[in-house]
Amino acid sequence: MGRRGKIHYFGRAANPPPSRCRIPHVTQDRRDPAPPRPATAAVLAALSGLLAGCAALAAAELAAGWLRPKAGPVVAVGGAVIDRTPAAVKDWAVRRFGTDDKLVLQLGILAVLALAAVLLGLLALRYRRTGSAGVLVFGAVGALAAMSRPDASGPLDALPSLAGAVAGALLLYTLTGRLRPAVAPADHCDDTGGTPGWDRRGFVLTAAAAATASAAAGVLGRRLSALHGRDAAASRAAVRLPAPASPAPPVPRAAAPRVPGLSPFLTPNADFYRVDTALVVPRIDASAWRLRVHGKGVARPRTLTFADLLDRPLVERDITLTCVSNEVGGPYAGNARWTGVRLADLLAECGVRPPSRGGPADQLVARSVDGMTLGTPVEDVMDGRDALLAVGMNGEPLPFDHGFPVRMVVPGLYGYVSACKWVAEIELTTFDAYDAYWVRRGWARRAPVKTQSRIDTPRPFARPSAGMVMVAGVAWAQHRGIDKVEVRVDDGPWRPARLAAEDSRDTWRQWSFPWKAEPGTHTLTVRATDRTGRVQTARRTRTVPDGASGRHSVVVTVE
Ligand SMILES: Nc1nc2c(c(=O)[nH]1)N[C@H]1C(S)=C(S)[C@@H](COP(=O)(O)O)O[C@H]1N2
Ligand SMILES: [Mo]
Repeated sequence: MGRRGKIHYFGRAANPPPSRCRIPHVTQDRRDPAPPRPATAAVLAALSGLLAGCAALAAAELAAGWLRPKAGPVVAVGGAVIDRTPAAVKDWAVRRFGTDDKLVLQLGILAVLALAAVLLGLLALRYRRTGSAGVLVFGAVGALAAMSRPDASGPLDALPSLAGAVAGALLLYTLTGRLRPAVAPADHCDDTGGTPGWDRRGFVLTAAAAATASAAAGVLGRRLSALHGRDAAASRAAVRLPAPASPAPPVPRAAAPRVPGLSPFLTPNADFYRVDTALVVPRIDASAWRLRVHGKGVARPRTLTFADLLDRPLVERDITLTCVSNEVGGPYAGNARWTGVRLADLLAECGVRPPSRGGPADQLVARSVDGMTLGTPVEDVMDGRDALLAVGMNGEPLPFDHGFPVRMVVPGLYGYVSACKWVAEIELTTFDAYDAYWVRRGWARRAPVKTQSRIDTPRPFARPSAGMVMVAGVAWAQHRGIDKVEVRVDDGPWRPARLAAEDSRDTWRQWSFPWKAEPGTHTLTVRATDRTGRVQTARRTRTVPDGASGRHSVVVTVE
């Protein structure tokens, strides 16, 4: 679009007289008499860059909202960054930011983009084409990231980033054009009456229009994105879980003593920790969901629907899930009542035999709809424990965050080697032949849960009054069971805590310890002993590669 068109667009002036000059005609009156001072020009150029960046993101958001929310540039680049993050950095991010790590990542990407936008704006002030073309480079990066996601749906995924980049580049080109002298001295053309001034009014109007349009596009894009999950939400609302053929007995009252500050025995879904790489939580329509079971030694491969699963006898089990990224004393442990299908039965029907009975596959690789892969020992899944394809969590269909419609849960193994959410495929293979997602990033191939215990109350640096203080917490060694918990005050002797009743050996066990607290600063330390007789080690290790070890301590000051 030439400058003439724009003049018309803003209703400024009648068509100027035709000019034989290449350079678009600009009438004297709509130009500021003087060019902006260099500092002002730089600020306006930086602003142009930022506006172009916003326009690019908004246009991309709009296109993504319409086509595919996950193909948006920030989500795509974020996903690519997550996949390329080494274990140590991921570990640091989880430690530093907890489950806000995804938010921090996206804010980081936006900060980098904002900086780049400012620089491109400044570049475009001098080199208008080059600066504007720079926006296209960022679009290309977004497009490549979107297309290279494991769950990319095809070349269409590049569209949001490309559309955004074109919008941003055009806007930057236009805005910086308004900042320049009407006629550059070198190609001065006599009959245009060109001046060295700048188009202040045009700049302001264009900038305001662009900002408004960007905001509108951004909001509309978000709205459209939300619509994509509608079918999934409806399908989840329609799920009626059949009564389990093998219900879990009620949690024994004595398994859940009432101690203020102690974690509830069953973790409510809303409070259950969430750890995954999904920047956009997959929302799957259960009626469209399929699970494919195939691979090495699968004599009868099968594809199951959600209805097929619900037709099978369901079992209900209490199982504590823990994350390998959990620091000693950390929050990434939760206990839920899961409903599901026994995975071992299904595998047996497909003709799978565990290695101990001559089966050729020792690794079960579960693949999720978003391309995550988790590798589980076939032996563990088929050794009689309640390894589940879970469809229910605490009496309701799985929440989207926790894997709707179907996820795996295997007692005794960390989540990253067992608990695939949004599972779509189960492939039997060997550990020699295939490394799953986290293994490729430095985590161990096999990762049974380490025996651990945690003090929930008192909180670190609490200031209880002298006298009776109830110390309490949880201890876990899923599938082995907890036999003893002991507490030590400062360097005193280990003294046994009161163990609450055991629900099942696949769940954590609560404990409490009435402490006659004396004034001063004290360190409380806890250790558990599992049913194999192993005492929780004092040796501190990091979470990488197979889970943190060491003992949890809390320092309190008794007043
Ligand atoms: N698809 C998918 N499944 C996944 C993950 C993931 O990133 N993607 N993370 C795993 C990890 S590391 C853990 S600890 C558990 C956490 O399950 P939750 O979020 O329901 O607590 O899910 C596992 N399943
Ligand atoms: Mo995890």
